[in-house]
This record gives sequence, C-alpha cells and structure tokens, in this order.
Amino acid sequence: MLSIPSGFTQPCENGGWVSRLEYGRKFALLYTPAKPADRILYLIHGGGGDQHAFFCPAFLNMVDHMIACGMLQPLYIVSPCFYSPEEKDKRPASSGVAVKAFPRELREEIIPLAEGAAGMAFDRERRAIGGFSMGGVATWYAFIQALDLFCWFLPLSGDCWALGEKGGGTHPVETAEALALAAKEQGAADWRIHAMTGSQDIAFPNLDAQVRAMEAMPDVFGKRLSYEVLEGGVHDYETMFRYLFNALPLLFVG
Ligand code: FER
Repeated sequence: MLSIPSGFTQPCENGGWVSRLEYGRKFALLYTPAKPADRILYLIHGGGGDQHAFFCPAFLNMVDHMIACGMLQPLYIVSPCFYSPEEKDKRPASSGVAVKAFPRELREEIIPLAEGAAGMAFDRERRAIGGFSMGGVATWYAFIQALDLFCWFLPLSGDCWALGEKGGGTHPVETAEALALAAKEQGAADWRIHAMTGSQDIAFPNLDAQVRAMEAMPDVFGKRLSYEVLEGGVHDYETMFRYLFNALPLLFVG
C-alpha cells in the first residue's frame, strides 16, 4: 500500500473549498474540487467524531493534490454527522443505533441537499459511500438499506452490525448471508465493495472474519468485493487518510 507523499499534506495551489450545508438543527460539510466533477463520495466519521473528523487540512490538502496531479478524477465529498445534535452518549451501543438510522437521513435530507448544492443529481454509478469505524458500520447499513442510491462502498476498519454489535466478528457467516440477501432483495448486482483495515486495528478481527465469510460466497461477492489489510495499520484517522489515498482512485472505475 502506497504512503502519502509528504508534500500532499501541505496546502495545494489549486485547491477546492468547503461549504456548510444546514438542514434542521444539523449540517454537513461539502468539499467542492477546483475542477468540474461528476462524482460524489459521502464520507462518514467514526464513533465520537463529527463532520470535521475527515475534513481537516491533512485530508483536504491530500485530496486537492491528488486531483491537481491527475491521479484522482475530481469529485465532491460530503462529510455529514450521524449523531443528533443533543446526543451525549457516543459509545458504540448508541452509535450503533444512530448509524442504523443514518441511511434514511442520507436519502431524505443529505443527498438532496448536497446534490442541490453541487448543482446536479448523481447517478448511483457516480455515488459512493465510505466511512471509518462506526462510519464503516454505517457504510454496511447503506449497503443493506440503500443499494438504489449507491454503487460504491468503502468500509474502513468497521464491520457490519446487522447481526448485532461487532456482528461481523461474532456472526461472520450470518452477516455475509444477510448482506447477500439484502443485495438480492434490492435487485442490484452492479455494486462494488472495497474494504480496508490494518493488522493492528481494533476492528481487524471483526472485519476480517466478516470479509473471509463473504469471500467464501464467490457467487455473490466474487470480484465485487476487494479487501486490503495494511500490515501494522492501526485504528486512527491518519491511517484512514492513507487508505483513502490508495482507495479513492479505485472508485468509479471498472
Ligand atoms: C468494530 C467496528 C466499530 C470495532 C469497533 C468499532 C472493535 C467502533 C468503536 C467505537 O466507536 O468506539 O469492528 O471493533
């Protein structure tokens, strides 16, 4: 897995910009690239995080540089928050409830708002969702609830909790079966999942067990699923930026 070139964390001359999109008592942040874009990624923070977790200078500068040097096609990126404004309990159990409900908020509020601001509605082939940790759990819920909205899934160091908290680890086979059934019931067969984690990541045992069970169902997942494990990779945003440096160019391709 490639490392992020050191200069990429510094400001880029031709950078994009971030705007704040309000809905009700909540908001999402929208990154607009410096060049015209026809694709969009919804990127979800981890437990305890918020809209700013991914949208910090190190990450946004990296994306600016990737686009400026041509290694990444321009894309919009949306950073919402899955917690309600008054939520105080950000432990996994209550975060698990919030992320299960979140695809509906994406569908009803955030996607119309963000794509209105971008000035276009994106085809599902040009719409991706990804996230870190609980945001990865949210990504799997989007697969189960919203395959009509997204083709591209990027769960980073988070497993699917359809069978309960850390269910990818406790019930890997049943989780893989639930995902297969969800795909079948939603009638979509053109999606792609790129799962990533690190060997020292606290979520590794859960995501790894789940992905192994999915790989054992090649008729369903086969080449639609790819999986990368970074040797020594840990459960933090800096490591996630590196995963995204490697994975963003793979979105919307093939
Ligand atoms: C996992 C997925 C999410 C996991 C932990 C989390 C340990 C989230 C933890 C948190 O928000 O504190 O597989 O495994």
